Amino acid sequence: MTSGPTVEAAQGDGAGVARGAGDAEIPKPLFSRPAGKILVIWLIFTAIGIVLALVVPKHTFPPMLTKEGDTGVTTVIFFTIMAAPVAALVYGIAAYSLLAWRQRGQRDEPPEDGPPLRGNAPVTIVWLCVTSLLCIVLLVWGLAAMAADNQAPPGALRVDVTGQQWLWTFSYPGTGVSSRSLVLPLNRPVQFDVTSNDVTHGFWSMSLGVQVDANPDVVTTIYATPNKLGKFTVQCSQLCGLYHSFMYAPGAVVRPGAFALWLYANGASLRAASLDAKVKMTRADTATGQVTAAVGATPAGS
Ligand SMILES: [Cu+2]
Repeated sequence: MTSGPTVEAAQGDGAGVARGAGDAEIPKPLFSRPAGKILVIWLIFTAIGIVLALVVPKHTFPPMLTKEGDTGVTTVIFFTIMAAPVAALVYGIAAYSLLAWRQRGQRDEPPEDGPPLRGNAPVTIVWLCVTSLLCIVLLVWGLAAMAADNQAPPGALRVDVTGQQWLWTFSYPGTGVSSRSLVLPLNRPVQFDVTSNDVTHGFWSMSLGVQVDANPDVVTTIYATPNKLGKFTVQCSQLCGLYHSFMYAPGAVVRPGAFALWLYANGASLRAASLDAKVKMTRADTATGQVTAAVGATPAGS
């Protein structure tokens, strides 16, 4: 019973404002039909977002050395492109509102508000459908990429990764090699078995496209397949104590022959080094020592 008069009173006030809009005291909206201008701003902002999505990752990310790293960059670019029109609409309306509907000049009274929005079914339906579709596409993309990255590849090289305050140790089972550097052969899948000796660390290499927690008493497995030669860095991604920021290790993707030489130079037998690198290496091949020098790798404890 009480709501009827209140609504009428509110509508009466609204009508009063509308009639008063022609009065000299109340400013008219600068643009009576802003949709076209917002559309133009939206298109420009969308184009800027897409250009940024295509340019920024290439100039800010380190070179990706694995299939998984490539997938990560593609995912960032794709997600940003999909998000660009939505962000552009929000920022476009905000920018237009700030410029077109700002208060001009000195005034004692604040300007009257525009007529209230009571709902717009077509806009609501389009907004819900478009955003739902975008979310579904991104979800499917993300799940597919994650599933592909988490599949155990056949013939993977196993590397045991151990974090501790505040360094990394990389062991190559079956070879007796344990190193402070992570050296990987080109074009061979790698299975990282990651754990920690003390607190929670994070095994993270952006160039390898891997990041997983290193938890004490738990072995977490992650895979990567190096597909380019190059150097990279392994860092700790969990704030793990006083010298967390110094907890990084050098790494390199090298040719299989160079990998075999590196294993041998770091203590593996000729047979184990050849087997693990899947190459045929003779004792004469081991005389060069060039791999250790090129990588700058040192065995653990040296
Ligand atoms: Cu750490």
